[in-house]
Amino acid sequence: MKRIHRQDEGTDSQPYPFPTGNDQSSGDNYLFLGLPKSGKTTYFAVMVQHLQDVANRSRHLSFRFLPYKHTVRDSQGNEKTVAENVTSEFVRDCIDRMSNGLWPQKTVGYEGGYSFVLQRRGRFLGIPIPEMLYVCRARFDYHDYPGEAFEIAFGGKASASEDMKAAAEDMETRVKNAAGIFLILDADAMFGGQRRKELLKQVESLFQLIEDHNKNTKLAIVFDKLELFGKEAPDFMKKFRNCYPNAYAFLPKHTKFFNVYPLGEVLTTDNGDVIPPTTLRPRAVLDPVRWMIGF
Ligand SMILES: Nc1nc2c(ncn2[C@@H]2O[C@H](COP(=O)(O)OP(=O)(O)O)[C@@H](O)[C@H]2O)c(=O)[nH]1
Ligand SMILES: [Mg+2]
Repeated sequence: MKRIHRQDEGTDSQPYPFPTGNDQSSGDNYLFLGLPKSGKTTYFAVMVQHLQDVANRSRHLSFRFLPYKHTVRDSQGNEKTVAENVTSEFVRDCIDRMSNGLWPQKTVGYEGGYSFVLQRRGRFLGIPIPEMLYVCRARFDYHDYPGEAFEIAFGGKASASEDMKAAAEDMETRVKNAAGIFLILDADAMFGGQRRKELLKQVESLFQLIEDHNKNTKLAIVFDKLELFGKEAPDFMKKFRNCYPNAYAFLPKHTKFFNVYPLGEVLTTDNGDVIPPTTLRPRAVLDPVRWMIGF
């Protein structure tokens, strides 16, 4: 990655004022959500790296990771604000691991979340108009919720620790308030795996929550791990309608299905382990974001 975080520099290509990581106030909020082990960390890291590169090359788009700002006390008891670039570090770590044939690290506890902002300058007859007049600002949040939080929020699990209940509640609040949701699904597990029943229950109750509280949200259903299906990917929208008719019936009206290839291919080692390739060749990873905010 060329540029990671240049919050204080103002240049032609990145001319807009940006909010900080904890600033909830401006722009629409978009949420990346995925069932446990769906490949969402892999997709998120690859997609973000790609998106940043596209934005850095464009005069009409700007991309910033949002630093996480919080207050700490020094040894004299004085308060000061520190900004941590957790998102850029997280993405870099994931990409570095994959370049070395390792998968991103598994989520162990509830993480505070990762975020970035994408801004698009409006155009009229192909000419960019001044940013003061029209700028689309979108904030994207990714929370690596542990599996248990999903079971509480969408699987009907009742007994849980306070931490997990808080994570589940956080997830529900975000689903209710998002302008758009990216739901990452593991195509292999959804249609072939042993966890089908459990996944069905979680997906159904997630869509029900959306229908009850946020039915005008845009929903991008993103199927990943597509290289497992060979050259011709099946029509997952049809498969989904056939295998999960009740969940399908709950889909919000602004829904679109996407197939993405975050790695392009995977390698199988001599002892049968599947690992990321040394050179990542992502395909179609930006399609869901392009549809969601239009650029
Ligand atoms: N074939 C294939 N497997 C993947 C891909 N991405 C992730 N995986 C597998 O799925 C596991 C979980 O991936 P991860 O991104 O950590 O999923 P998360 O738990 O949803 O964040 C990895 O350890 C890999 O075994 C992919 O693009 N293709
Ligand atoms: Mg993860």
